[in-house]
Amino acid sequence: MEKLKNLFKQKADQLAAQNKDILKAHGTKKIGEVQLSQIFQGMRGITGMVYETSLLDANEGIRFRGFTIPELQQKLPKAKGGSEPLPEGLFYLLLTGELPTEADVAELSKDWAKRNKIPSHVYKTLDALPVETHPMTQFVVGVMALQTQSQFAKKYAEGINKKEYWSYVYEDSMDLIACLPEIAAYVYRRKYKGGKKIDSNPNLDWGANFAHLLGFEGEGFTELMRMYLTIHSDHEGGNVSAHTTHLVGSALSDPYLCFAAGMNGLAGPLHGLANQEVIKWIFEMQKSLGSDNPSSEQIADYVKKTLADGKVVPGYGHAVLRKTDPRFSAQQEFAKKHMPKDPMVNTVWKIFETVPPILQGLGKVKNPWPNVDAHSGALLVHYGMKEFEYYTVLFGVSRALGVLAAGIWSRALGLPLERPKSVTSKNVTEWLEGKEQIWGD
Ligand code: HAX
Repeated sequence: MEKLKNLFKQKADQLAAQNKDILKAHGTKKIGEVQLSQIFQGMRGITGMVYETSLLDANEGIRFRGFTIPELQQKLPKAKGGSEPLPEGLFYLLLTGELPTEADVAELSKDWAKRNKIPSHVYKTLDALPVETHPMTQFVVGVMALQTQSQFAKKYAEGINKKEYWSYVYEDSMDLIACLPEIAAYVYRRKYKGGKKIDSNPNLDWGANFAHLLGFEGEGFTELMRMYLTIHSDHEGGNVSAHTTHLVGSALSDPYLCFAAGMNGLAGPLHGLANQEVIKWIFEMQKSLGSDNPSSEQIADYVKKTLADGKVVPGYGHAVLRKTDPRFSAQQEFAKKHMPKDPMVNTVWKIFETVPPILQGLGKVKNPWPNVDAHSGALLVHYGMKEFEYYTVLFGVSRALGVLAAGIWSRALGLPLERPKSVTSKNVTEWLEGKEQIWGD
């Protein structure tokens, strides 16, 4: 896979030179201003980093290297007989900015299959955890145990030139992506299938092998995995998992360390864990109503009860998006094609009709529309994966493609340690009173 590495290096050298010139000519130009409300309210809307692989528009949704999800579903190579893009192709695009050929994708599949070598201590480490441990905790522990394989950490300890960082971060990222399906699937088989591990099939593509490792062999689930792993990969740089990975990487922590950190953020219920919360919430609603086919009125009452209990409606709202998430729409299209009569899917669609007007009526929710997590669980339930506590691990395997590609870019561009300024509320009060300003102009 030297071809991909060389292509990346060529692109990275060009962009690094271009950025150097831009900074020299325009480095003092202002890109925006910060309001007091933004520093108290999660830094929304503050442009504070560069992140090359994708860009989010509040109304249009995510673009991966300029391409929307429907465009990628057309343009990225697919498996023989399949109609969903192969995640390998998406990774190639995120890394190089170029659409891969079928041969490029086949080569990447083979490279990852070869790199999938997990030392026995990783399994022993996982086996030391109580089996009921949350799958995301197990997943992160597995990734941390694999950190012993980091080439970047080893080379850094030996002493390398900073110009070479990107090369070892590249190798680690490729190795880690290659191993993730096996670690993730081991967690699933261990927790839910009595520990019966399935061996990898090196002849399968990355997504198909993951489906196989989990123990789901049908073409429908395999196609779902290819789509799922593609659309969950990246959502520009400011979301919790991407930003955490980026931040920790800026300290030159190796890709295993920074990806594990990002996954701890993904495991939060306001971020990636929302995908388990959606199905948990629907199961609880079905149980409390005694029906797996609730009416719109029953759903509306249940939503109002959820809000009255001081809880959020999972799967709805977004910190940046202001319209229905195109990742929700892509999954809805998949469901229309493969399972239009499925009761859980139909409940998700009824919730989609019911929730937005109720959230709009609260007058404070900036985005009442569904996000990616509102739909994903129903597709998994359809194929028999009902263990909703596992869902965020699937998200995490996909997210690796985006955040690790972005991490390779960060080291190739020589981005420095990230260290924004913070203030105390007392500083702010004193500044408002006209006392000395303790931060720069
Ligand atoms: N249900 C109920 N209340 C909601 C809500 C929802 N789905 N979404 C927002 N609100 C509330 C907020 O809690 C906040 O209330 P308070 O002022 O009382 O604190 C108010 O509306 C304003 O919030 P906002 O500005 O619209 O939204 P934020 O940018 O602060 O938060 C969240 C964005 C995604 C965290 C939020 O919409 C939420 O909690 N959604 C439910 C959880 C969820 O689906 N998370 C997944 C998001 C996508 C993702 O990262 N996937 O991995």
